[in-house]
Amino acid sequence: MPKRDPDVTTPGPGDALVLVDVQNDFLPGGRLAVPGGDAVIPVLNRWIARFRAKGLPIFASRDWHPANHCSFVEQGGPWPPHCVMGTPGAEFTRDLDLPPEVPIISKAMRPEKEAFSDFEDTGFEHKLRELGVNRVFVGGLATDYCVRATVLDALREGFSVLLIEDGVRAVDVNPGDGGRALEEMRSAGARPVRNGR
Ligand code: VGL
Ligand code: ZN
Repeated sequence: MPKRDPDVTTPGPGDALVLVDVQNDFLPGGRLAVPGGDAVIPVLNRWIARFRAKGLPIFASRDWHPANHCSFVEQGGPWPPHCVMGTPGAEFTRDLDLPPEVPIISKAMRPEKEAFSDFEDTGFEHKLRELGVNRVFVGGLATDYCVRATVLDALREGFSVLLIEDGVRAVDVNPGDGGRALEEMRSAGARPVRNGR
C-alpha cells in the first residue's frame, strides 16, 4: 500500500476512520458527561458516510470497565463510575450512524489498570496493518484523555494521523486541558482536519 500524501485530506485507500468512545456515559445526561460532547455526533456521521461510500474501514472504540474498576471514586480513582460493561451508559449512542458490522475495540477492561489509548492491550495496530491501513482519521471523546492517548500512540506506531478537530470535545477537568491536548497532538505530528478539509 503506497503511503498517502499527508496533504490529501480526502479519505482513500490506506485510510481508516477511528471513532473513539462515543458512548452514552460521555454524552449529556451520562455519568461522565463531556461538555458539548453531543456536538461531535453530526460531524462524525458525515465522516462515517464518506468512509462507507468508499468502502473504507471504520472502527469504533469503547471504554469498557468492570464495575470495580480502579479509576472509579469507590476504588480511590478520579472518576465517577462510567462505561461499566453491559450497562446502557456503556453503549454507543444510537444517534451515531455506526455500520452494523463495525469492529469494536474494547479497552480498560482489567480492574487494576487504567487505559486511555485504543492501542493499549488491544492489538489494534495489528488489525490496522492487516487491512493495509497507514493513516487514521480520529474523532470522538474525550480530547484530553482517550483521543489524546490514541492519537499519540498511533503516531508512535508509525501511522499518519488526521485529527477531526470539530469532531472532538474535552472533559477540561482543569480549564485549558483540551486546548493543551490539541497542541500536544499537533506538535507530535497530527494534522487537523475540519469537516472534510
Ligand atoms: C475517558 C475519562 C475516563 C475517555 C475514559 O474516553 O476519554 N475519559 N475514562
Ligand atoms: Zn474510563
